[in-house]
Amino acid sequence: MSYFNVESVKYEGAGSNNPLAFKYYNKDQVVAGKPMKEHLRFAMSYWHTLAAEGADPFGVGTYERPWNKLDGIELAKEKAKAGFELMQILGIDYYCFHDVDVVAEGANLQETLNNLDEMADYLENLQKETGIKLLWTTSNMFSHPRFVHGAATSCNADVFAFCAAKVKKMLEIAKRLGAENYVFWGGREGYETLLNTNMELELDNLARFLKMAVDYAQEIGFTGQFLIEPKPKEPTKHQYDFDTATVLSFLRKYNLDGYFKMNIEANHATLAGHTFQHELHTCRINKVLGSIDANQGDMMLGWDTDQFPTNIYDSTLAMYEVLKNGGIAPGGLNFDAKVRRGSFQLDDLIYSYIAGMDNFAKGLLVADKLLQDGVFENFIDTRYRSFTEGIGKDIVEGKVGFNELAEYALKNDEIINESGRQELLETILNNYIYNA
Ligand code: XUL
Ligand code: CO
Repeated sequence: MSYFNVESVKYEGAGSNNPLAFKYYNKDQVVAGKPMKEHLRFAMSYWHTLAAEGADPFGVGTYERPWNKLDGIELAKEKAKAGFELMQILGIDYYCFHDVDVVAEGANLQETLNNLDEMADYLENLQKETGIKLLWTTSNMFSHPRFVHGAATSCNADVFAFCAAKVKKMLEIAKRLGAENYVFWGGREGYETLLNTNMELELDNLARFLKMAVDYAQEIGFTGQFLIEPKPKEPTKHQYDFDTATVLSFLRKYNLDGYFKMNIEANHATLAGHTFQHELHTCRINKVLGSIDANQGDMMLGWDTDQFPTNIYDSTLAMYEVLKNGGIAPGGLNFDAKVRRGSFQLDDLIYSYIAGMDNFAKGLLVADKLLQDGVFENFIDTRYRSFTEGIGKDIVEGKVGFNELAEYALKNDEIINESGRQELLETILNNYIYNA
């Protein structure tokens, strides 16, 4: 059965008015030495696209999803079929899922694991038939009430063990389905109040859990990249994986750096009070940029709205960081984004993916042009030139200490600064966006 009455979405160019066509995403067009699709590595998120119903704290779901009238394994299989059909229509090569997105939990842990195995067979076949690949998979350790106090950071050791069983199974499935990455988003890994929390033990346990995952991956020969997805709050008030800097210091403390990179989500960056680019840039200069959850928040709202990304500034500066990083592979751009509750029709899924894909394709084109012309590079090089000669060079090369610097400063206390030219740079960026 076909769910979407659309054959395929094709590239028609910027002049097209066809809402079911790409205006910028031309997957085989070569940009900076490789086809757009290899730069962008778009992925569909299973949870928002196939499993979500559009409920909010004030009302039930609104999404029209014909497969939802089914149940159990039948529902699981129809959902998968609908997802693969949508990816084929859009020309999306990758997908991502949590264990519970593909099939609901069974009556007990054993039944849950068996259901997952059955669905892994099914997904394996769909992957073979379509050539679509698994960008990453993960385990949901936040929705069920058993995770009320956390997963690997729960006060209850039985919960820790339960989580180990789930991640063990999902690593086996990751290996089997050729997942290129495995993500840990610390859903309820955080706390509400220190009045009842042993933060030190919780963090030690989180590190123990991650080390066990690394060990088990090695044991079974899963070679995908491990990713941690920072988020500052929601669901808990204090999430342990607040932002990239926090995660890096955690990994370094427990000697886990070297095993994990970051999966940066735009809306998580802004919740942490950072820009999306700040988080990507922090990853890049620390060599831990692993993958991207492409979405955007609403600056009027203080929560994770997971909207489809349509902001051209964000996508341009994100792709600028990706290009400077030498690419995002084996990561990709996963649309961790959901349609608004009012956009409940099935075809809204197609329009929203087109919006996100075109926005990032245009961002890639602008970023490539900016880099070719060295717009910011040249400005920044000039701005910091005092560190390439004289006393600045001596500082960088470690040739001077406070004695030498004080001596220098005493002879040179007429300091001349230059403008940072922020507004000029912003208007240059605008012009590249208008014209690229
Ligand atoms: C939650 C979130 C998750 C992770 C995977 O905010 O982003 O969907 O991407 O667990
Ligand atoms: Co995410």
